Amino acid sequence: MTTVQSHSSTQSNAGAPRRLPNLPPATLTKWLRDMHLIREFEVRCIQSYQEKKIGGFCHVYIGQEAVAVGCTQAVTPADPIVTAYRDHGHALARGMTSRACMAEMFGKVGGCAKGKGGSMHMFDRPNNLYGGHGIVGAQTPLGTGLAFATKYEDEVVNGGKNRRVTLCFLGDGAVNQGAFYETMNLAGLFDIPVIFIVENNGYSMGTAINRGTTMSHDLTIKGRAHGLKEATIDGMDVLSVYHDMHALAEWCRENSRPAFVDMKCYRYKGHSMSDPRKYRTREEEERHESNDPIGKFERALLDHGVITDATIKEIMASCREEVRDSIQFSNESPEPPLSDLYTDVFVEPWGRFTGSSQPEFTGGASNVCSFRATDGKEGLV
Ligand SMILES: Cc1ncc(C[n+]2csc(CCOP(=O)(O)OP(=O)(O)O)c2C)c(N)n1
Ligand SMILES: [Mg+2]
Repeated sequence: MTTVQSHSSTQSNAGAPRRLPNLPPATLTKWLRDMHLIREFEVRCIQSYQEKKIGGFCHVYIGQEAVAVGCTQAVTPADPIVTAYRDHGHALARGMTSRACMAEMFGKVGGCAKGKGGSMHMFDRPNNLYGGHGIVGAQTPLGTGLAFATKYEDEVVNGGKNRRVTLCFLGDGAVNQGAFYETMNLAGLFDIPVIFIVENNGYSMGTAINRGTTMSHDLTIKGRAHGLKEATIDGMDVLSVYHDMHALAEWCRENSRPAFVDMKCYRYKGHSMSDPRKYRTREEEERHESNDPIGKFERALLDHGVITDATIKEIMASCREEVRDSIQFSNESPEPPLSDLYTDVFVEPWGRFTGSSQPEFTGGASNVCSFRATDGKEGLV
């Protein structure tokens, strides 16, 4: 399998202007705004968590913005996306509103999952984002299932014209989950157009990758073992991410084949809000922070005259305002009512249960109580 090379102009020629993709300036400026929006959103999430407005777990995406923005821009909005729990960045990059995302963080009804999912379960059906999953690696069979569904639907219904590709994001820690290997095997065997994007930020909670993962110097070897096309991409550079992911996605689309990406990146903050980061040094953090994806992209756009310093100021001010508004919206949005506790739990596409062998955990046939399904139909609980 050939490795898709990193964008050559990103690797060398220090000091020379970076080559930009042949896209309208407004598009590139929007990418910059998307990255700023994610960072501002995450900074305000940290603050809101400290103010106890956000509860439970909270994993911020600061430092990895180029991955979500570059990858989502490299495919079409119809291509499905599924990810793990560090998911706010993917949701915003995919087009979820700041209000829906922040209200979900706050556990309020204005959230994308009516406040019942929280930080780890951003879900946005209209934008083809299928979560937000808290079990490490659990999204990998789901991503492959989504890709299989698009392939099946396309080949059976659309005569093979749609050719969607699914992006399945996972962390470097998830690479060691058994389900992932079964999934890669099946994807390779069935020619499933799914791209596993390993957001390799070097740590699985507090465990450095080389302490918990074999062949950590080159994770693509694991994809190669299952016949997946492989790529190693600089995830701290949105131009590289876009360039390489676009080429890879088009290849997967064209050939209906899976791929594996070792997306090298770094998370600036701890694993979650309760992580004091004692397992790494401040020097290491500063080294990565000096390679900041937002600053680097700003410099490239300034060098090419796409933006000015004034544009950056405007972008930052508008992101601050958008996130401030989302917090106000979330403060004012009501909590889900107790009467909604059992709604949206099970979907009953076949209507009310009429059989005789109702599973015991639902209370047994003699103890049937009904709940309101999302479509307003009666169901069982
Ligand atoms: C099956 C399973 N085992 C353990 C956990 C606890 N856990 C939550 S996050 C995490 C580390 C995952 O790290 P990585 O995949 O590298 O993602 P990152 O946090 O770096 O984005 C672990 C072990 C879990 N959620 N699910
Ligand atoms: Mg990790």
